[in-house]
Amino acid sequence: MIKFLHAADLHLGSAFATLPPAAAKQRRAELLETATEIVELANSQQVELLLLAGDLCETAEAARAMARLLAACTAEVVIAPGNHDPYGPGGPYATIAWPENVSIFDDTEMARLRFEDLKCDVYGAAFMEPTARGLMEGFHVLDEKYINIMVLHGDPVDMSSPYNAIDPAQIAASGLDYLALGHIHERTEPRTAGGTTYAWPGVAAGRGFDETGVKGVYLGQISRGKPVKLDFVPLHGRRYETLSVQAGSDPAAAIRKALPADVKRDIYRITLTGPSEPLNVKALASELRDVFYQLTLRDETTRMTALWEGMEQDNLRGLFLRQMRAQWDAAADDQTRQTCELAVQFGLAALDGKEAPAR
Ligand SMILES: [Mn+2]
Repeated sequence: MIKFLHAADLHLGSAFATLPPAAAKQRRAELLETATEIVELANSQQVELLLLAGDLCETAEAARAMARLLAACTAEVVIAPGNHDPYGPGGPYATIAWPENVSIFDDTEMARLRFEDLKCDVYGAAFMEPTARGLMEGFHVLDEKYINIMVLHGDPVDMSSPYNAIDPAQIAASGLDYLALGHIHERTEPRTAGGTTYAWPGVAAGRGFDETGVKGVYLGQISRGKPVKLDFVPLHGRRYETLSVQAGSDPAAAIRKALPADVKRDIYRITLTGPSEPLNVKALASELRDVFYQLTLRDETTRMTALWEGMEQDNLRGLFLRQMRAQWDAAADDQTRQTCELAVQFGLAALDGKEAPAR
Protein backbone atom coordinates (compact mmCIF):
# COMPACT_ATOMS: atom_id res chain seq x y z
CA MET A 1 0.00 0.00 0.00
CA ILE A 2 1.25 3.47 -0.89
CA LYS A 3 0.14 6.60 0.91
CA PHE A 4 0.35 9.85 -1.00
CA LEU A 5 -0.56 13.48 -0.71
CA HIS A 6 -1.73 15.35 -3.82
CA ALA A 7 -1.62 19.14 -3.97
CA ALA A 8 -1.61 21.67 -6.81
CA ASP A 9 -1.86 25.34 -7.66
CA LEU A 10 -0.15 26.77 -4.60
CA HIS A 11 0.77 29.87 -6.64
CA LEU A 12 3.45 30.87 -4.13
CA GLY A 13 4.67 34.41 -4.71
CA SER A 14 1.33 35.62 -6.15
CA ALA A 15 1.32 39.38 -6.71
CA PHE A 16 -1.98 40.19 -4.93
CA ALA A 17 -1.93 43.28 -7.12
CA THR A 18 -5.18 44.73 -5.79
CA LEU A 19 -3.83 44.91 -2.21
CA PRO A 20 -1.56 47.58 -0.71
CA PRO A 21 2.11 46.39 -0.77
CA ALA A 22 2.28 45.50 2.97
CA ALA A 23 -0.96 43.49 2.84
CA ALA A 24 0.17 41.75 -0.36
CA LYS A 25 3.45 40.80 1.32
CA GLN A 26 1.55 39.34 4.26
CA ARG A 27 -0.70 37.30 1.98
CA ARG A 28 2.39 35.94 0.20
CA ALA A 29 3.85 34.92 3.58
CA GLU A 30 0.56 33.19 4.37
CA LEU A 31 0.70 31.20 1.11
CA LEU A 32 4.10 29.98 2.24
CA GLU A 33 2.49 28.91 5.54
CA THR A 34 0.07 26.83 3.48
CA ALA A 35 3.02 25.21 1.70
CA THR A 36 4.57 24.51 5.12
CA GLU A 37 1.29 22.99 6.28
CA ILE A 38 1.31 20.65 3.26
CA VAL A 39 4.84 19.43 4.03
CA GLU A 40 3.97 18.96 7.72
CA LEU A 41 0.85 17.02 6.74
CA ALA A 42 2.88 14.77 4.42
CA ASN A 43 5.29 14.12 7.29
CA SER A 44 2.69 13.52 10.00
CA GLN A 45 0.68 11.23 7.70
CA GLN A 46 3.93 9.44 6.76
CA VAL A 47 3.06 9.46 3.09
CA GLU A 48 5.57 7.96 0.69
CA LEU A 49 4.84 10.36 -2.15
CA LEU A 50 4.02 14.05 -2.29
CA LEU A 51 2.56 14.76 -5.74
CA LEU A 52 2.63 18.42 -6.80
CA ALA A 53 0.72 19.01 -10.02
CA GLY A 54 2.05 22.39 -11.14
CA ASP A 55 1.50 26.12 -10.72
CA LEU A 56 3.47 25.95 -7.51
CA CYS A 57 5.68 29.06 -7.68
CA GLU A 58 5.18 32.30 -9.57
CA THR A 59 8.62 33.77 -8.80
CA ALA A 60 12.20 32.51 -8.39
CA GLU A 61 12.18 33.72 -4.78
CA ALA A 62 9.06 31.61 -4.08
CA ALA A 63 10.72 28.61 -5.74
CA ARG A 64 13.76 28.95 -3.47
CA ALA A 65 11.48 29.06 -0.42
CA MET A 66 9.65 26.01 -1.74
CA ALA A 67 12.94 24.13 -2.21
CA ARG A 68 13.91 24.86 1.42
CA LEU A 69 10.53 23.59 2.64
CA LEU A 70 10.67 20.41 0.57
CA ALA A 71 14.08 19.51 2.01
CA ALA A 72 12.23 18.94 5.30
CA CYS A 73 9.74 16.56 3.67
CA THR A 74 10.18 12.89 4.55
CA ALA A 75 8.34 11.80 1.38
CA GLU A 76 9.60 11.57 -2.17
CA VAL A 77 8.34 14.69 -3.94
CA VAL A 78 7.31 14.69 -7.60
CA ILE A 79 6.67 17.96 -9.42
CA ALA A 80 5.00 18.42 -12.81
CA PRO A 81 5.49 22.08 -13.85
CA GLY A 82 2.40 23.93 -15.10
CA ASN A 83 1.54 27.03 -17.12
CA HIS A 84 2.46 29.48 -14.36
CA ASP A 85 5.72 27.71 -13.50
CA PRO A 86 6.89 26.15 -16.79
CA TYR A 87 10.20 24.34 -16.86
CA GLY A 88 12.51 26.69 -18.76
CA PRO A 89 16.28 26.53 -19.23
CA GLY A 90 16.90 29.68 -17.17
CA GLY A 91 13.97 29.16 -14.80
CA PRO A 92 14.01 28.20 -11.12
CA TYR A 93 13.27 24.52 -11.72
CA ALA A 94 16.43 24.24 -13.83
CA THR A 95 18.72 26.52 -11.86
CA ILE A 96 17.94 26.03 -8.15
CA ALA A 97 19.65 23.23 -6.22
CA TRP A 98 16.55 21.17 -5.35
CA PRO A 99 16.80 18.70 -2.46
CA GLU A 100 17.57 15.06 -3.28
CA ASN A 101 14.04 13.88 -2.47
CA VAL A 102 12.56 16.13 -5.16
CA SER A 103 12.07 15.01 -8.77
CA ILE A 104 10.93 17.48 -11.40
CA PHE A 105 9.67 16.57 -14.87
CA ASP A 106 11.63 18.59 -17.40
CA ASP A 107 10.19 17.84 -20.82
CA THR A 108 6.89 17.77 -22.71
CA GLU A 109 7.76 14.15 -23.52
CA MET A 110 6.14 11.82 -20.97
CA ALA A 111 8.78 10.45 -18.55
CA ARG A 112 8.78 7.68 -15.96
CA LEU A 113 10.22 7.71 -12.43
CA ARG A 114 10.57 4.26 -10.93
CA PHE A 115 10.28 3.85 -7.16
CA GLU A 116 11.52 0.28 -6.87
CA ASP A 117 10.88 -0.16 -3.14
CA LEU A 118 7.27 1.01 -3.60
CA LYS A 119 6.78 -1.09 -6.73
CA CYS A 120 5.45 2.10 -8.23
CA ASP A 121 6.01 4.07 -11.42
CA VAL A 122 5.22 7.77 -11.44
CA TYR A 123 4.78 9.32 -14.86
CA GLY A 124 4.64 12.96 -15.79
CA ALA A 125 5.56 15.74 -18.18
CA ALA A 126 6.22 19.45 -17.94
CA PHE A 127 4.90 22.63 -19.44
CA MET A 128 7.99 24.18 -21.08
CA GLU A 129 6.14 27.44 -21.78
CA PRO A 130 2.81 28.93 -20.69
CA THR A 131 0.85 26.66 -23.02
CA ALA A 132 1.12 22.97 -23.86
CA ARG A 133 -0.66 20.54 -26.15
CA GLY A 134 -1.74 16.95 -25.68
CA LEU A 135 0.90 15.79 -23.18
CA MET A 136 -1.05 12.56 -22.53
CA GLU A 137 -1.73 11.73 -26.16
CA GLY A 138 -1.24 8.04 -26.95
CA PHE A 139 -0.02 7.29 -23.43
CA HIS A 140 -0.18 3.84 -21.88
CA VAL A 141 1.71 2.58 -18.84
CA LEU A 142 4.83 0.52 -19.55
CA ASP A 143 4.54 -1.97 -16.69
CA GLU A 144 1.10 -3.07 -15.53
CA LYS A 145 2.60 -5.13 -12.69
CA TYR A 146 3.51 -1.91 -10.91
CA ILE A 147 1.29 0.67 -9.29
CA ASN A 148 0.99 3.42 -11.88
CA ILE A 149 0.55 7.08 -11.02
CA MET A 150 0.79 10.18 -13.16
CA VAL A 151 1.30 13.80 -12.05
CA LEU A 152 0.24 16.32 -14.66
CA HIS A 153 -0.90 19.90 -15.11
CA GLY A 154 -3.74 20.15 -17.59
CA ASP A 155 -7.36 20.76 -18.43
CA PRO A 156 -9.65 17.71 -18.41
CA VAL A 157 -12.79 19.83 -18.88
CA ASP A 158 -12.30 22.07 -21.93
CA MET A 159 -11.07 20.11 -24.95
CA SER A 160 -10.13 23.33 -26.79
CA SER A 161 -7.97 24.52 -23.88
CA PRO A 162 -4.41 25.60 -24.76
CA TYR A 163 -3.37 24.28 -21.33
CA ASN A 164 -2.83 20.63 -22.14
CA ALA A 165 -6.41 19.53 -22.84
CA ILE A 166 -6.88 15.99 -21.51
CA ASP A 167 -9.66 13.89 -23.01
CA PRO A 168 -11.24 11.49 -20.47
CA ALA A 169 -10.93 8.85 -23.21
CA GLN A 170 -7.13 9.26 -22.98
CA ILE A 171 -7.37 8.74 -19.23
CA ALA A 172 -9.53 5.64 -19.72
CA ALA A 173 -6.94 4.21 -22.13
CA SER A 174 -3.93 5.06 -19.94
CA GLY A 175 -3.79 2.02 -17.65
CA LEU A 176 -3.02 4.37 -14.75
CA ASP A 177 -4.25 3.69 -11.24
CA TYR A 178 -4.27 7.36 -10.29
CA LEU A 179 -3.89 10.58 -12.25
CA ALA A 180 -2.99 13.55 -10.01
CA LEU A 181 -4.05 16.67 -11.87
CA GLY A 182 -3.56 20.39 -11.37
CA HIS A 183 -4.70 23.53 -13.17
CA ILE A 184 -8.38 23.91 -12.40
CA HIS A 185 -8.69 26.01 -9.26
CA GLU A 186 -12.06 24.70 -8.09
CA ARG A 187 -11.54 21.19 -6.76
CA THR A 188 -13.41 18.17 -8.06
CA GLU A 189 -14.63 15.09 -6.27
CA PRO A 190 -12.69 12.03 -7.44
CA ARG A 191 -13.65 10.86 -10.93
CA THR A 192 -13.03 7.67 -12.86
CA ALA A 193 -12.36 6.91 -16.51
CA GLY A 194 -11.87 3.25 -17.38
CA GLY A 195 -9.92 1.79 -14.47
CA THR A 196 -8.27 5.12 -13.62
CA THR A 197 -9.19 7.37 -10.73
CA TYR A 198 -8.41 11.03 -11.29
CA ALA A 199 -8.92 14.25 -9.38
CA TRP A 200 -7.68 17.76 -8.90
CA PRO A 201 -7.56 19.35 -5.44
CA GLY A 202 -7.93 22.96 -6.64
CA VAL A 203 -5.90 25.79 -5.13
CA ALA A 204 -4.31 25.05 -1.77
CA ALA A 205 -5.39 28.47 -0.47
CA GLY A 206 -7.80 31.04 -1.86
CA ARG A 207 -6.33 34.26 -3.28
CA GLY A 208 -9.46 36.20 -4.20
CA PHE A 209 -13.23 36.21 -4.34
CA ASP A 210 -13.07 33.88 -7.35
CA GLU A 211 -11.53 31.26 -5.02
CA THR A 212 -14.00 31.12 -2.15
CA GLY A 213 -14.54 28.52 0.55
CA VAL A 214 -12.44 25.83 2.17
CA LYS A 215 -9.32 24.81 0.24
CA GLY A 216 -7.08 21.80 0.70
CA VAL A 217 -5.36 18.70 -0.63
CA TYR A 218 -6.12 15.05 -1.34
CA LEU A 219 -4.73 12.33 0.90
CA GLY A 220 -4.69 9.02 -0.93
CA GLN A 221 -4.08 5.33 -0.50
CA ILE A 222 -3.38 3.01 -3.35
CA SER A 223 -2.91 -0.75 -3.49
CA ARG A 224 -2.67 -2.95 -6.55
CA GLY A 225 -6.07 -4.22 -7.68
CA LYS A 226 -8.05 -2.13 -5.21
CA PRO A 227 -9.96 1.11 -5.75
CA VAL A 228 -7.95 4.23 -4.95
CA LYS A 229 -9.00 5.77 -1.63
CA LEU A 230 -9.03 9.58 -1.61
CA ASP A 231 -9.86 11.92 1.27
CA PHE A 232 -10.05 15.67 0.99
CA VAL A 233 -8.07 17.34 3.77
CA PRO A 234 -8.88 21.02 4.38
CA LEU A 235 -5.96 23.36 5.00
CA HIS A 236 -5.96 26.41 7.21
CA GLY A 237 -5.21 29.26 4.84
CA ARG A 238 -7.40 32.33 4.97
CA ARG A 239 -10.81 31.86 3.44
CA TYR A 240 -12.50 34.17 0.95
CA GLU A 241 -16.27 34.31 1.19
CA THR A 242 -18.98 36.30 -0.55
CA LEU A 243 -22.35 36.93 1.00
CA SER A 244 -25.52 38.80 0.10
CA VAL A 245 -27.45 40.36 2.97
CA GLN A 246 -30.79 42.23 3.09
CA ALA A 247 -29.83 45.53 4.70
CA GLY A 248 -33.11 46.19 6.54
CA SER A 249 -33.22 48.99 9.09
CA ASP A 250 -30.02 47.87 10.88
CA PRO A 251 -27.52 46.62 8.29
CA ALA A 252 -24.74 45.95 10.84
CA ALA A 253 -27.04 43.68 12.84
CA ALA A 254 -28.28 42.01 9.65
CA ILE A 255 -24.69 41.24 8.64
CA ARG A 256 -23.74 39.88 12.06
CA LYS A 257 -26.82 37.68 12.01
CA ALA A 258 -26.03 36.29 8.56
CA LEU A 259 -22.45 35.28 9.41
CA PRO A 260 -21.26 31.83 10.50
CA ALA A 261 -19.64 31.54 13.94
CA ASP A 262 -16.02 32.52 13.51
CA VAL A 263 -14.95 34.69 10.60
CA LYS A 264 -12.12 36.53 12.31
CA ARG A 265 -9.49 35.09 9.96
CA ASP A 266 -11.64 35.36 6.85
CA ILE A 267 -11.82 37.79 3.97
CA TYR A 268 -15.39 38.75 3.16
CA ARG A 269 -17.19 40.58 0.41
CA ILE A 270 -20.70 41.42 1.48
CA THR A 271 -23.30 42.83 -0.86
CA LEU A 272 -26.11 44.69 0.87
CA THR A 273 -29.41 44.37 -0.98
CA GLY A 274 -33.09 45.14 -0.58
CA PRO A 275 -34.78 48.42 0.26
CA SER A 276 -32.91 50.60 2.72
CA GLU A 277 -32.38 54.16 3.85
CA PRO A 278 -29.21 55.58 2.20
CA LEU A 279 -26.20 53.67 3.62
CA ASN A 280 -22.94 55.07 4.94
CA VAL A 281 -20.80 52.19 3.72
CA LYS A 282 -17.57 53.60 5.15
CA ALA A 283 -18.98 53.98 8.66
CA LEU A 284 -20.55 50.54 8.44
CA ALA A 285 -17.27 48.93 7.33
CA SER A 286 -15.43 50.59 10.17
CA GLU A 287 -18.06 49.44 12.68
CA LEU A 288 -17.55 45.84 11.51
CA ARG A 289 -13.77 46.07 11.15
CA ASP A 290 -12.88 43.72 14.02
CA VAL A 291 -15.30 41.01 12.94
CA PHE A 292 -13.24 40.03 9.87
CA TYR A 293 -9.64 39.96 8.73
CA GLN A 294 -10.78 42.03 5.79
CA LEU A 295 -14.16 43.24 4.62
CA THR A 296 -15.35 44.72 1.35
CA LEU A 297 -18.88 46.13 1.37
CA ARG A 298 -21.00 46.66 -1.70
CA ASP A 299 -24.13 48.74 -1.58
CA GLU A 300 -26.76 47.40 -3.97
CA THR A 301 -29.72 48.49 -1.88
CA THR A 302 -32.65 50.30 -3.39
CA ARG A 303 -34.01 53.41 -1.76
CA MET A 304 -36.95 52.92 0.54
CA THR A 305 -38.75 55.81 -1.10
CA ALA A 306 -38.33 54.18 -4.50
CA LEU A 307 -39.92 51.00 -3.18
CA TRP A 308 -43.14 52.79 -2.22
CA GLU A 309 -43.22 55.03 -5.26
CA GLY A 310 -46.72 55.26 -6.75
CA MET A 311 -48.47 54.58 -3.45
CA GLU A 312 -50.86 57.48 -3.99
CA GLN A 313 -51.89 56.36 -7.47
CA ASP A 314 -55.51 55.51 -8.09
CA ASN A 315 -54.87 52.15 -9.71
CA LEU A 316 -53.94 48.55 -8.88
CA ARG A 317 -50.34 49.53 -8.14
CA GLY A 318 -51.41 52.19 -5.65
CA LEU A 319 -53.90 49.88 -4.00
CA PHE A 320 -51.31 47.09 -3.68
CA LEU A 321 -48.67 49.45 -2.28
CA ARG A 322 -51.05 51.04 0.25
CA GLN A 323 -52.09 47.63 1.56
CA MET A 324 -48.50 46.42 1.80
CA ARG A 325 -47.42 49.65 3.47
CA ALA A 326 -50.12 49.24 6.10
CA GLN A 327 -48.74 45.78 6.88
CA TRP A 328 -45.20 47.12 6.86
CA ASP A 329 -46.11 49.89 9.30
CA ALA A 330 -47.82 47.39 11.59
CA ALA A 331 -44.95 44.89 11.46
CA ALA A 332 -43.60 43.86 14.86
CA ASP A 333 -40.00 43.25 13.79
CA ASP A 334 -37.40 43.68 11.08
CA GLN A 335 -37.93 40.24 9.65
CA THR A 336 -41.63 40.85 9.06
CA ARG A 337 -40.79 44.21 7.50
CA GLN A 338 -38.27 42.51 5.20
CA THR A 339 -40.86 39.93 4.18
CA CYS A 340 -43.22 42.81 3.32
CA GLU A 341 -40.48 44.54 1.31
CA LEU A 342 -39.75 41.37 -0.58
CA ALA A 343 -43.45 40.87 -1.25
CA VAL A 344 -43.60 44.42 -2.64
CA GLN A 345 -40.60 43.74 -4.87
CA PHE A 346 -42.16 40.54 -6.21
CA GLY A 347 -45.57 42.16 -6.56
CA LEU A 348 -44.21 45.15 -8.48
CA ALA A 349 -42.15 42.86 -10.71
CA ALA A 350 -45.33 40.91 -11.53
CA LEU A 351 -47.30 44.11 -12.20
CA ASP A 352 -44.55 45.42 -14.46
CA GLY A 353 -44.04 42.07 -16.20
CA LYS A 354 -40.38 42.01 -15.08
CA GLU A 355 -38.09 39.29 -13.73
CA ALA A 356 -38.60 38.56 -10.05
CA PRO A 357 -35.79 40.07 -7.96
CA ALA A 358 -32.97 37.79 -6.77
CA ARG A 359 -33.33 36.82 -3.13
MN1 LIG B 1 -3.17 27.53 -11.44
